Amino acid sequence: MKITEIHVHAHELPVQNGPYTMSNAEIWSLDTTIVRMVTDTGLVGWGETCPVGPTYQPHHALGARAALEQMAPGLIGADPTQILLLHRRMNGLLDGHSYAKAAIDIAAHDILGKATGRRLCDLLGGAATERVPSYYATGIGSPDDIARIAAEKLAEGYPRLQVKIGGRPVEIDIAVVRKVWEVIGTSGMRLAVDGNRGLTTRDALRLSRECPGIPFIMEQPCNTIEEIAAIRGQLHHAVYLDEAATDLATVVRAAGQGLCDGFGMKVTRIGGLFAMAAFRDLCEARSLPHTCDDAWGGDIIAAACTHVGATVQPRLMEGAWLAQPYIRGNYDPRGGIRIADGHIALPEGPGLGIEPDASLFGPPVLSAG
Ligand code: 0XW
Ligand code: MG
Repeated sequence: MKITEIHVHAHELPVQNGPYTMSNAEIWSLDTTIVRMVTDTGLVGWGETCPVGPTYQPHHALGARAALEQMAPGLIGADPTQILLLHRRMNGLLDGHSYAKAAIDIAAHDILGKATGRRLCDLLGGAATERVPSYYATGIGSPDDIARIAAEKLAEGYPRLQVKIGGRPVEIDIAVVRKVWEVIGTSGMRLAVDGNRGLTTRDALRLSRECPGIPFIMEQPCNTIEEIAAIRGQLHHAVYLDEAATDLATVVRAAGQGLCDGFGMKVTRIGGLFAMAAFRDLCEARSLPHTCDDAWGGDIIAAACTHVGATVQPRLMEGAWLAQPYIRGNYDPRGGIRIADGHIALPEGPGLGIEPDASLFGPPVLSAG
């Protein structure tokens, strides 16, 4: 099989009830990049990459499209079902930019699934569950507001909550965590507290010291691995890396040197489903829990996260976060990915298992082939 055409679309995803807030960003609308890959067999695959604004991590929408423009002509003629070789070909065309390569990787997996009649989760090793646990992520808010959201999400059936903190006096963050725990403490709902790189080591230490009896995990409290490593021994809480886990080499270092207790992992950051499966296996080898999610994205990203999430050993699965609660509508009006009772049903069809309505995306912003 050969890739004959690659089309790249830019698509706007407004944030419902926005903005979405993190310690370093306030986001009203997302600029997502969609890849439509056509083959000589007539099979078409869909990919997507959607940085959550330009300050969450170095990824940004225009960067994704520039990288795709650089690579696309050189990918015409490649076999999309030989995904390892496809990655080597992309690496021969452009260094780095894994989050852009991820869109090609996802489209190639979609084609491989459609060509073999298999769901992606089956190609990625097999589904451990048909109902993938999700988690809800709040924005930055007051103790009362975040506690109210916690109660709502607990009632909706989410098994896990991620509370955003940082970018303000740590006393408020401590008050938020305590108030949330008053609501969910006896419920079994798990809690993650995500600083999105925004805390100093001083404030991360204070948060942990002042909440010793609340068993949250601290997700990417500080900017660098070095800052986190410096305070790790003094924390009362497990620490996960998210933004700092930029690639497989870093994951190997962090896991090998015991620099963290788990990861918040993004399919596009690590470079797509091929690398995500390797990441999953490294984590399983060291019993490290992790999420299977992405920074943002519509049904294509949601399906990719759900399929790989289904393959994770259940005791290590921290959940697949989806942007769906913040997005109006679905790319696939019939089989779109949805969260119900805090869980995501695996799509049934081959490949990603969704059929995006191509008319939503308008004319391509660039094409090759
Ligand atoms: C909660 N998320 C998965 C969505 C936002 O993009 C941030 C991210 C995170 O955990 O950092
Ligand atoms: Mg995070």
